[in-house]
Amino acid sequence: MQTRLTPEKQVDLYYYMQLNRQLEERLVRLFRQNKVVGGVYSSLGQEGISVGTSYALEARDWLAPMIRNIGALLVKGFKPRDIFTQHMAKVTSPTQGKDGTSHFGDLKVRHVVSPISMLGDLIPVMTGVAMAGRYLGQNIVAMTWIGDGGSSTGAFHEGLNFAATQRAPFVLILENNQWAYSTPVSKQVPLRDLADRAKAYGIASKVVDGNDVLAVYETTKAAVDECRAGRGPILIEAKTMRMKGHAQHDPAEYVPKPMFEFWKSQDPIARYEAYLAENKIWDAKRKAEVDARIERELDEDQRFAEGSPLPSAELAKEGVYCEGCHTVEAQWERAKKEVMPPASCIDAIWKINEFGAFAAKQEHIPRQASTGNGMKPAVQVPASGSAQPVEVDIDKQPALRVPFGRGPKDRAFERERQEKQPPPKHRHRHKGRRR
Ligand SMILES: Cc1ncc(C[n+]2csc(CCOP(=O)(O)OP(=O)(O)O)c2C)c(N)n1
Ligand SMILES: [Mg+2]
Repeated sequence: MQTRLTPEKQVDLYYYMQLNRQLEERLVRLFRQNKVVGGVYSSLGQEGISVGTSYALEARDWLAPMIRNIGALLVKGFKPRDIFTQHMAKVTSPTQGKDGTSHFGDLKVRHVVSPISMLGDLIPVMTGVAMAGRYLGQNIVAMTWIGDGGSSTGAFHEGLNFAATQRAPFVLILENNQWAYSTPVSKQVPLRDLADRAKAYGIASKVVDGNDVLAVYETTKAAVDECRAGRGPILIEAKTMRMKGHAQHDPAEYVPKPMFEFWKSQDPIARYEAYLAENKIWDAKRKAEVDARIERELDEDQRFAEGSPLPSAELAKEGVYCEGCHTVEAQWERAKKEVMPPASCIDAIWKINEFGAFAAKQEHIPRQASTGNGMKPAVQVPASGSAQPVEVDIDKQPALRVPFGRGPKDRAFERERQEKQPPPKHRHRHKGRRR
């Protein structure tokens, strides 16, 4: 993979991925010691996505992380102690122990919006941030992440359509880790590439190997540059695998073992270590230095977090309602009168090509001829893509029936399946002999 990153920055990517992984391993141990308040949502195997995507942003840009994006928080400048104290609900945490996991942000310095939901609602919020930046005359890009499951929610579709119609400088990273809790992607959406969801909104999309941190970085950097030039939004699907259960309470017994084995061989950190060695970006001495730095920083911050007190009872009533503590002042880069009516609608600082010319744009979007996974779409499109779509009578299509679990409903499923099977061959042979 060709990269524009200096060798130093390439080592930086390793530092953040490994810091992310080691920090989470420590969180798991703290969870087992009952020192974590709430859950631990592992991003094992997905570190390359959090780190590679956020590394493509500049300090002025904005992001909103999800549960599996601790790596992005670290790249944006939060320290391991923030993550430790937050998970342990300590008074020294960014929310003073009032909230958990990655539910915290920093609007003033790091430009991080605290997550409000894991299932799509951050998309319209970050579209709004991107639009606000444009109104204020800032040349910023906004970013958030969504899971494969989250991409099937109404909020995802409403949000992405809104971003598309507004041509918002917004990059959406779809982390396809194959599972939404216990539901595999194949049982929730008849698409091979979830990036194809972008076609419905007339925006560009890319698919990237989420376990190749350099590919993730380069793809995201190109998307960020496009958005900054006024050609957003862009959807990037990063293909990866959730290597643990949904959270610590979930042993993920529903995941086939060979699937874990395959993806283990694709581990993003092991692959990147090999790349750095093969390309002589580092040697054993440099790696040992970086690993030692990570351990030192984590030791110090874990000690700090474990030694911090829980919040006092009195604190519960403070900071619940804003009493001037959250004043967010707009950073006007233009004279106010330019951007307020009546002048605001006359001279926009950003000219966006084809804004509002949606009809012309749609003609260039190729139709999807097949869903790729053997399931028929409700509307079949001829392979040439030129003729009119052929309507299919949905009522005549066999209903998709999936087993529920180990209970009585599942036994009914097995019975139905056996009833539907053609009679076994030996019966025909028997019939023949009788004749
Ligand atoms: C309305 C609602 N239902 C359920 C949940 C619990 N929940 C949070 S994330 C999640 C699964 C999301 O799967 P996916 O989008 O694929 O993300 P992943 O966990 O794989 O990163 C569920 C069920 C929730 N937070 N809100
Ligand atoms: Mg998922």
